[in-house]
Amino acid sequence: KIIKRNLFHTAIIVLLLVGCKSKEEKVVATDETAKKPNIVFIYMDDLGYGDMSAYGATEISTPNMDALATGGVQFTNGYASSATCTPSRYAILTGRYPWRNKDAKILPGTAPLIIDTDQMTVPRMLQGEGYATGIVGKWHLGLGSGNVNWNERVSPGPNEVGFDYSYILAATQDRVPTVYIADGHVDGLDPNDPIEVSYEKNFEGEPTGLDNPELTTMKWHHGHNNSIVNGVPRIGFMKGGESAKWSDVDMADHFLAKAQQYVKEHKNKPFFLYYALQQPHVPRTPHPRFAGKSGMGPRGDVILEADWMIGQFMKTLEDEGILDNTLIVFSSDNGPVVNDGYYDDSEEKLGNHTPAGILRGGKYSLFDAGTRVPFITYWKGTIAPGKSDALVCQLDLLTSMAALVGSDKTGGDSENLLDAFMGKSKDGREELVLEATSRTAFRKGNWAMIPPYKGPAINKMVNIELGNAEEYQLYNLENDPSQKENLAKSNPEKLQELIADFEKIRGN
Ligand code: NG6
Ligand code: CA
Repeated sequence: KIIKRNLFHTAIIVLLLVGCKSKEEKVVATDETAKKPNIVFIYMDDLGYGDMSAYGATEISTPNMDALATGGVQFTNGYASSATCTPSRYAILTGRYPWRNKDAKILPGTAPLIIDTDQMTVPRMLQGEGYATGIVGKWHLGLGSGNVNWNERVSPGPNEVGFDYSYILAATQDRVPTVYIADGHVDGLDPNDPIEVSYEKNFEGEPTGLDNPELTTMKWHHGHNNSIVNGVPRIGFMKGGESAKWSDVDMADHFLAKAQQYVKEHKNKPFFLYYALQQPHVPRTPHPRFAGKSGMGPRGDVILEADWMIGQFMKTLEDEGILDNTLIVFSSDNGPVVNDGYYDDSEEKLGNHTPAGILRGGKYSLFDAGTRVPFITYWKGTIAPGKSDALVCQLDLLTSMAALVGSDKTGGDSENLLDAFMGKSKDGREELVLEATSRTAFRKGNWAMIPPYKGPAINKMVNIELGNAEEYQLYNLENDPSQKENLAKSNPEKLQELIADFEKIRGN
């Protein structure tokens, strides 16, 4: 960090000193300034703490993700802000706790944008420092301001919150509209076949998973019985837009190509790329060259697929000669789920694989597996490889990246943990509020506290313990990472301390 920052400062000073003296000197100064590092966030969808070999998986091999882990800082206490997608994605971009925004919950494909267009975001901060900023992949933060007309430019969206390039899927792979959106325009749309989308009711005469199971190639288990696209029944109803519909099995290759193209086009100036892969979220639709390869069903296959994509992406950075000037942050938006609504053999073929590793719970859960995820920072030649148990959260990236590039911008809840991210310090944050479907829990040091919540202990559909209980729960993660022994009764002082700190932040 020091070296890089000194470089920028030197560059700035050189620039100031030479002023407008001579053209030649100015060019030199600009070259130095251009050495600001590229920043890439590689963000997985529902990848669990135990889903990578580097994090202990023995039944699946993820060599390309592992290369990041073993060549960078591998965090063992790295957290998403939430156990579901939209809130985590809100936090990673804004540096704000998602529970501060009542709209930051799993959104339908028609939801309006939940980030204010004047809100500070990672891409906006970097734009201010002269970066080109792009997003390729899953968005899921809402689009438009209500009643989106998909046949016109869809706005506001990523381009209005700091990205100058966007190529996205609106919500999730299992939600309509099942089309790509490029800088606000549905890609490949035929104006004579306009798109209509509704989350309320079906369009007359359109088949659904509920009424036309004979038209589906993937069966729904719960939810997911509305419009059928490519044989997969989805959430929500859609009509028209035939030529614009994506091909599920080609999605990973498609996003990879866009990400690679972005790198090639922007390699000569500093850029930020948010590469948000769709795997291993449902529906799991591996390309035929990965289908059956994991022996673990489609969930394992799409993890292998994503791993391969990441390998190809890294190769592009290397081939373009910018790998050693690019900081990569790798993580996942929430913990793992096996059956998330389709009969896709993921449960049947899981074998001995444990997507959450030794952690308790999973996606949707206040237990640790909901939010503790693979988290890696990698910068060839600059970050020394190593493991870190520092408590870090995706929330902290805004302020930390600002510190890296010399910006004074901060996100409200985002801490400057640049030294931890650069592997220079093992100090992370002291405390962290975690969220899962509108409930919150607290981590402080090695302690985790879950307040009492009504509601089922287990979501039987997905077979995940949610963390709901009538009494307070307190766990010491140092000795008990699997959260087996509730110490709330035996250590009331610790419990009170955590409750007090938690309520101070929550404003209760
Ligand atoms: C749930 C969906 C689930 C998944 C999730 C969002 C049902 C029954 N379940 O509502 O399949 O789409 O939303 O996942 O519809 S997330 O990773 O984007 O948060
Ligand atoms: Ca997710």
